[in-house]
Amino acid sequence: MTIQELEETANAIRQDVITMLAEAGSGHAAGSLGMADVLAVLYGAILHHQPRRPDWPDRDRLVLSNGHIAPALYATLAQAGYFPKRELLSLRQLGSRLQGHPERTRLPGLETSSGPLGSGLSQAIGMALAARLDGASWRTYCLMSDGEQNEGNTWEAAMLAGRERLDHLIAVVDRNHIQMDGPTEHVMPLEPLGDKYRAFGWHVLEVDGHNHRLLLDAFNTAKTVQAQPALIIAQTVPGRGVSFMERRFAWHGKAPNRAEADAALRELGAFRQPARTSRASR
Ligand SMILES: Cc1ncc(C[n+]2csc(CCOP(=O)(O)OP(=O)(O)O)c2C)c(N)n1
Ligand SMILES: [Mg+2]
Repeated sequence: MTIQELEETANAIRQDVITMLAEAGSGHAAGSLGMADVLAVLYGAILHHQPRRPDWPDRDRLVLSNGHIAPALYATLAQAGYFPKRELLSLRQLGSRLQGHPERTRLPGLETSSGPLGSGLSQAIGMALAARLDGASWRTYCLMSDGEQNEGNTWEAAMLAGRERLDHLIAVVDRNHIQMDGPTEHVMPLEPLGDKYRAFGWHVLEVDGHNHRLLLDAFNTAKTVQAQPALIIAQTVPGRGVSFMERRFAWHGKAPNRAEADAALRELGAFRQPARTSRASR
């Protein structure tokens, strides 16, 4: 995919997220919108995967540790062709394959069930170790939120990945600076986050989580890291693309009502990445 196609996909993911949440009447808006670019880049240009063959043994695995942003993952999987887009409207319905948090056995394309925060990195390490034992070349990607960095289990896992020198493990932190009850630095200061992972043996990269070119570069660099797990700290804006949601922790776990959804979709219809000034600048 070209950068323009990736940006268009990310914007379509955002529009789908708004429509899904409004239809369900519940869900997590801020993190879902904030991670649309990372997900678009991963599924559009980085992961080795076959949407028509979700159980392909050599596929890269993606663990969504911050399971509450499931709407963004579902929209991404639908955009990639894992299942029909119309199914997105079944989010959070009784019996739906699209539960409020991902349920692995229901939906092709999901590698883990998630929702309880702080467990995904351990699961991803298990997968990366299994790949190593099998002599396989696929990679494991693990998306985490910054709120999850408050969980002790995350750091046990970080320590193990460093010791095991898991260079086929690439983790991403959605560094959006909010969690449920407020700014991360008020609830539990995380900085210097990158240095903490470095001290645990990780190769750490930091990137603007909305700049597709820089995200591509960061993932491609992470793939070249030898004998260390890689962490990409993606600086993102929660609620990205919807002015009245951006940077407001109140939108962490809230869905737009119909009027708010209409306003959000109008904004997203006109939304353009600031980095994209002209075609020639690409
Ligand atoms: C173990 C656990 N404790 C609490 C929760 C409830 N919870 C869900 S999301 C969330 C906020 C975490 O912050 P973050 O993931 O950074 O939120 P975001 O930036 O995505 O809005 C909390 C406390 C949970 N899902 N799992
Ligand atoms: Mg957060």
